[in-house]
Amino acid sequence: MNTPGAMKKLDRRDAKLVMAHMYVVFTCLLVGGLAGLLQVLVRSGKVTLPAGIGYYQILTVHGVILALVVTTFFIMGFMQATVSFTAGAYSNAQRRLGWIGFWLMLIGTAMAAAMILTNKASVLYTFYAPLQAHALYYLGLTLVIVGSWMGGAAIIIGYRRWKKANPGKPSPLLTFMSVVNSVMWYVCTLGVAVEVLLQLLPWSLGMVDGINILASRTLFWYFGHPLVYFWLLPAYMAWYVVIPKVIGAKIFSDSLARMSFILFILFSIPVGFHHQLLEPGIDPAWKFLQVVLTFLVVIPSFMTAFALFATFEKHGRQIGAKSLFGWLKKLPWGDARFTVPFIGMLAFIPAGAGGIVNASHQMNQVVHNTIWVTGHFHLTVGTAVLLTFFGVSFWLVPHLTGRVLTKKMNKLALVQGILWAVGMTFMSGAMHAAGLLGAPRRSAFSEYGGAAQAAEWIPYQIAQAVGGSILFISIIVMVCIFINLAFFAPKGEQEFLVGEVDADAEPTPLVYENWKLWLGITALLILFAYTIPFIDIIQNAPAPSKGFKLW
Ligand code: HAS
Repeated sequence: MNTPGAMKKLDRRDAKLVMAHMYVVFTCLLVGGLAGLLQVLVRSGKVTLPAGIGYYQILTVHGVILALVVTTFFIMGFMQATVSFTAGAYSNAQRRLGWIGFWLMLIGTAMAAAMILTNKASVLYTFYAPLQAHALYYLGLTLVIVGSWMGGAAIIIGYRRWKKANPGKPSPLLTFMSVVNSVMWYVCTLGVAVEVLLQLLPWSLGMVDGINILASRTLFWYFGHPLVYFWLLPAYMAWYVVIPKVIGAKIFSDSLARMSFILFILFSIPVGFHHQLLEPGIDPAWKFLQVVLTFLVVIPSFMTAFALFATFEKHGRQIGAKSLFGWLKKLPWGDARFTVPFIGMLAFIPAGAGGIVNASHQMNQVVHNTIWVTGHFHLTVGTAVLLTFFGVSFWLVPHLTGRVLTKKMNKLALVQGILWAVGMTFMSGAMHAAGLLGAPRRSAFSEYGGAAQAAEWIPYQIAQAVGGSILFISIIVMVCIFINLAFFAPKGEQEFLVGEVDADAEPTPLVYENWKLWLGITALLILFAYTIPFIDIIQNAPAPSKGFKLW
């Protein structure tokens, strides 16, 4: 309950729910980071894993824990915080859904982790067939997704309640953005649910002899590309709405932000083939169509870059910046809540350029399945997104625990961000370079084919190990900051940071909340991009597939 005049706070019960997510995030960050460190050391050829631990086992721990668990828990926690704060405290039903979702995700994580740690699920985070895992691994990941659906339902209920109470008004921007991300998540997770429930689980339980591999990969990537935008959009929420508040600026345009989010719903899903450009069995014409759609999904990111530059420049000039880039000097470089996410934004420029290379049909042949791709996603999710999440936690966690980020911790947070930038420059830079020389991804040093070729990659592998070690130090620093903010920082008041829209911005049209329209177009685009190729994949499945040819 907030008293008039006092700083507005997140409902205490909702804060507890969000904090529960944060404990999981930072515990898993440490485990996943350690697995990452072991991996770069093994790849350098200088270290052998003890006790018969396999390379693919730690690679699976690393990918599942960091790419699937840390992200999903942070995103569900952050989005629920923004909805409770901007659309009103959760009702008991919403809170119950939030908690059920949290526990389902946690039980699912524990099940999947147990299977990976006992080496019964060394199938990597993409769990491609014909690699087969224990059924409990698939069930565990299913629970993580079902749990996130519960959290998504709480978000949508909050949104609907706000709309009912405020007819004819655009919803609060952060709530709208959380709803968009949840809607996208519902639509895309249907693909992986079908893959797991109809293919992988029956196969893992021995109910069918084999499965249609191409269908399973296609269902996975129908989900897999929007998955990366499920990670990205919460970072964009912070870039559009939180960062202006941190630097004392206004949000450049509410409408532009909403439009870019809507474009992600439309274009993020019918593009999964750009992960399968080198796979036989899909007609090149359909691949070409999805490449074109991939170039369309780049547009909302360009819009975001434009809005950010506009925010920074306009604000800088308002407070006295003169020259072309004078506004850069006016940014609050000493504030980790700005600088750490800003490093993420900077990294997203080469990261996005790399994505465009990946998506370019012919160039994909050079980089596909090389460690270039690993370099790409360490810049995107591993830097742009993760550093933004860290930047958010520097104010969100103290807000939730009723503490403050001290000057000392702020300095440490800046050190953490800089360490990350240095470590990632080494690691991801070397990954991109080695990838261009043909170094494969997902391979331990001992598994490389020609020794001469491997020798050519060694300097890059050492650079990756150096970078990876620096990144691990940065993770330790981050976990220390979290522990401080959660338990030891001085008590005090930290504002929940939500920016206001610029008075010059055009009013927001209500069409952005015409869900029938956007979901209708989304369904049409998905049907257009997938129906015929999927029928082909099913009809032309090779033996031993039979019947419906999913098996
Ligand atoms: Fe990607 C593979 C294409 C974005 C993650 N991607 C992956 C994989 C992951 C991943 C995890 O087309 C590996 C999957 C696996 O395991 O196999 N990706 C793209 C494209 C984009 C893109 C076109 N990816 C992301 C994001 C990710 C992510 C975001 C995670 C969050 N990606 C691909 C393709 C593959 C792929 C192929 C398959 C490769 C293969 O062969 O296997 C685009 O969305 C990128 C658009 C981004 C931009 C940048 C905009 C810049 C901004 C920052 C502005 C900065 C400011 C500050 C304002 C156009 C918004 C500046 C201030 C100054 C002072 C300068």
